[in-house]
Amino acid sequence: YHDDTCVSGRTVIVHLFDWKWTDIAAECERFLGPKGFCGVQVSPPNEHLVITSPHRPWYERYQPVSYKLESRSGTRGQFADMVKRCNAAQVRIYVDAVINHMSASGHGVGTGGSAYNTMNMSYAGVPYSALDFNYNCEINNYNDINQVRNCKLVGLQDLALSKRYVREKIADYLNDLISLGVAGFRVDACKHMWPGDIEAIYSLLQPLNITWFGPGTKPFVFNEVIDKGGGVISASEYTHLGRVTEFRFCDEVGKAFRRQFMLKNLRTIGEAWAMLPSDKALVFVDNHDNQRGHGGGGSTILTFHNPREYKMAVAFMLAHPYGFTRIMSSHVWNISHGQQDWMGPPSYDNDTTKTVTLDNEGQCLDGWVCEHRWPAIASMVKFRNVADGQPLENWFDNGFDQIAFSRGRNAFIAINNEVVGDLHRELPTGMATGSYCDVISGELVNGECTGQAVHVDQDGVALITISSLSNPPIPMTEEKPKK
Ligand code: LM2
Ligand code: CA
Repeated sequence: YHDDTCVSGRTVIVHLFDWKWTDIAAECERFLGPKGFCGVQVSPPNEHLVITSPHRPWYERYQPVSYKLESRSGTRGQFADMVKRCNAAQVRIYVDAVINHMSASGHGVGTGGSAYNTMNMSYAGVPYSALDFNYNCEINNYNDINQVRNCKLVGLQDLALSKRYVREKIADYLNDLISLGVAGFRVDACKHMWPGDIEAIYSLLQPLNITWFGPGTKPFVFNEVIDKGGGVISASEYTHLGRVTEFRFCDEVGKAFRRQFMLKNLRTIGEAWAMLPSDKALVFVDNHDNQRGHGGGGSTILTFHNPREYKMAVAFMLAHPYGFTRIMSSHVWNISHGQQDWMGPPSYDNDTTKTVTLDNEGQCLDGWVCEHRWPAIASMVKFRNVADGQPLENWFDNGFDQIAFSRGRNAFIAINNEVVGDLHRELPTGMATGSYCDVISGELVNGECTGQAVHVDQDGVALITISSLSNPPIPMTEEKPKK
């Protein structure tokens, strides 16, 4: 479950939070494929609750009603078509799998028309009955391991994953997705499931579809475990089951770019900071939960609301060798942090999700933020691809908030996060002699840089200039011979 299943040379995935399947298919073809993305994390594709109070919150998708592929993002047919088109565009699909629980209170029908009734714990579309759930207790003490794993998380009916029938129903769901061509899973709420139960479910999985993957290929799995140290359940209990989310990374990178500690310290971020081993960690600057104060959120998390710091933080993450990286692509909510944290995706009057539209510059409109299309972020995806496997070298810092480093001889980045204080220095870049384009301030067009050009001399040294006022973009350089 550790092999990322990316098409070779691709290293970054993007979470297209709440996007419709038809839009994701188009995005694979027109942007993600050409720009070198490995894949997309998609929102839960299974049937879910329809919540009307508050009105259609994003989180209704974390309340499953069945494993039919009928959701707010579209139909089974649309999902299957997306997976095919994305695979054809060299872009993989990773499904957000909600398998710890079903919905919370009430009764009615889900987005696929299946009946559910939480009074007698029946979910006709699976089917599950009261026999398939754990004891009717609530999690209120996170120091009690049994409670965290066997009781209800915020009132959500907790599945009895020790039961063979339940394991098989979940495996059937995941195998259905595998047969359609998905490449792996982001598994929700793993802290609330026993590692042994998860292992038993994964052991029932088929290899990936041979139309797109080699025979016997296992799905790539990243298990979501919120562990910032000090709790009774640790992320390392899950590393034999695939990669595991590293939430300490969000906090530390957020603090650094908010100037709560100096950037120069970031050089060693990773294992040396008690984080997971690099080849076991899934890292990100923010996710759909912590960007709005849910699931491990807090005032240190950087989001699109702080675009300057956010771009630097994402660029740093993509340039630094630690972990497997995921980029967030959000939808806006109206008011500042902490309020309207429940807002669903941009929607038409009939509550269907809006189609993603683009302006002349290729930036998104209508409440879709599309951080992954911001030039500073998109170009760093290519940087990570060319830097893959190369060591961090040629480190520079000014003792404070200016840093620079290379990835072997393939790529070089400089970041200036000083409040006042331009970076203007000759720095070793590790790069071969020649002229290069800074891919943050521009790109290579017809043999010329539309942004800053950087000249590397015969000793590998270049004069690097970044004003502390630059916003956007954050100038920096990457391998890209000007010719
Ligand atoms: C996750 N990871 O472990 C997801 O990333 C996260 O988004 C999910 O919570 C959570 N686990 C369960 O899958 C979200 C959201 C919650 C929301 C739940 C269920 O962060 O706020 O809870 O989905 O939709 C909501 C209400 C909560 C209520 C609950 C049940 O906010 O107050 O609890 O529904 O009605 C009584
Ligand atoms: Ca559980």
